[in-house]
Amino acid sequence: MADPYYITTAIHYPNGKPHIGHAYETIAADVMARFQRLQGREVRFQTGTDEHGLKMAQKARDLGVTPRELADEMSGYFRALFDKLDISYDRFIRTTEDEHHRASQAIWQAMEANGDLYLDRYEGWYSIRDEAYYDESELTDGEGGEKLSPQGTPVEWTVEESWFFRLSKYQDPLLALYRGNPDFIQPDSRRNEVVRFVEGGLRDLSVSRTSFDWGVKVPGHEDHVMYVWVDALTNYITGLGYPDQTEMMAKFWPADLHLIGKDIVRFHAVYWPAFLMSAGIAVPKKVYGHGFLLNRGQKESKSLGNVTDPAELADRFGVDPLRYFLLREFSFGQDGSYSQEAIVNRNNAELANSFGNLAQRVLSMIYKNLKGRLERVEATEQDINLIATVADACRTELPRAFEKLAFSEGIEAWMRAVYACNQYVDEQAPWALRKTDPERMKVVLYTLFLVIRDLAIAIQPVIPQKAGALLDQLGVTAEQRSYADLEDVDWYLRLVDSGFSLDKPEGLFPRLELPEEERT
Ligand code: ME8
Repeated sequence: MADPYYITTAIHYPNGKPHIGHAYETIAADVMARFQRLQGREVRFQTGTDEHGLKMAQKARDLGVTPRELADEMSGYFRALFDKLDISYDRFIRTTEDEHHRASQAIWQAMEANGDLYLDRYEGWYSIRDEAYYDESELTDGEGGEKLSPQGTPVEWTVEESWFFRLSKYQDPLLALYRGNPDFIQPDSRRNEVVRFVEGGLRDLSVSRTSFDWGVKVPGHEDHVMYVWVDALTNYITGLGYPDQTEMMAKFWPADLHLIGKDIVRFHAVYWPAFLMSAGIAVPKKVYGHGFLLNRGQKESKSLGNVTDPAELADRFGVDPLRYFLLREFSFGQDGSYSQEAIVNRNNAELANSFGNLAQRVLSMIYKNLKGRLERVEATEQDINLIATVADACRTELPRAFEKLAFSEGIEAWMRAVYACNQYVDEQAPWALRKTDPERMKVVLYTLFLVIRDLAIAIQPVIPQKAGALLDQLGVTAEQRSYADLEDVDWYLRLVDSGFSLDKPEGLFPRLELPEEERT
């Protein structure tokens, strides 16, 4: 049976419409999910919306609607965006679902039964925007002298009766977890930050609120709602059927990867494993904190007027060019800056002029000069060299990089193989061979047909629609598109024997133009 693989994104706050950061994270998780499926693994992929908490309650009040109405409306935009972006999620979870309340109360009771929850009074600096308390020492002064959290959000002195979680008890177990599993937090820079934070000493965590009621009720103490992060993190097991001992729990837990942004690593790498240890549940295998996406170097915000609707970007430039750009342009662990111009340039240079042009030129020549028919031929050393170069990129370099979430590195290796193909086309000049040596022309074109199939299979996770359409043109059936099929060197002979002939090829990778108003 295939090795199971469970991947999750953060669940997104639906206190507004989705922004480009939400699209970025979810596309990256989708690429990983598709990549693992193509490796033959049985994948479960969960995403969704995080609908409780003060931030939701306040936003709803500002808009004059109930939090439930706000969540219903906004969550719909997230789901519609992810469908548009071809996100192959298996479960879109909403934390307002009944079964999620049940799971959150169950994990609470398990932590309580373990003696890790107690009632006390809480006073401290609280950021509504981050839904988190901060230490005095972590705060900075804003321009007007107001206190700001490390994320730059305003904090207020808050006093309330609260349940506490004995986080301090988990300091050593957490440090042992990080020591024993050096890959638990990635990239390394984030791991070092977390280790330093935990080594600095952990204070017990306030985990309930009485000042508002938009949340999961604390079992037996209905005047308290759970701190939103307790219920939010629990979504990862709700989606597998917890607290029931389901087959899905047995198969997919612990999760292979929680893919999240760098700002919420502490919640996933400190609080979450501590809650799980307390409740007697296995901890996830890996937490990866990716970088932030900036708009021409700036954080998007309503006040700067630079908020981009990712659905509009997808409509304007196409889903696959957008997906390709986001994973190709910057190193996944680091921040990156994007602009519409950069999307257009990347698409035109690589997908249109290099890969698309290669495929279109070669398939057109086979169609026109050889009536679309394929034959067995004897490859020479230079042909075999090209086949080996492409095979190395597609079977080894790209998968090795993707496995460690180094997407841009993997795509770069793939692109180098595309360049090698274009160089081979230029050197062999099949259009000239047509008159001088038609037999050699066949060998050249069929060699290229072979390698284009490898390139299309390998890049499917990133540009699933376009790669799929190209594989359709090449006569590669849906059952022959996995990474294991890259090792199947006889496929071409079988295709020849089946009498396949190529239809008139359609260009799949158009050049894009920058809209008028974006040109400078
Ligand atoms: O943090 N670039 O929700 P959220 C890249 N509900 N990623 C970004 C980004 C940007 N500009 N802005 C945000 C929450 N993100 C919680 C999570 S999980 C149990 C609860 C990422 O809607 C952010 O880092 O603010 C997070 O991983 C995700 O988008 C959702 O952010």
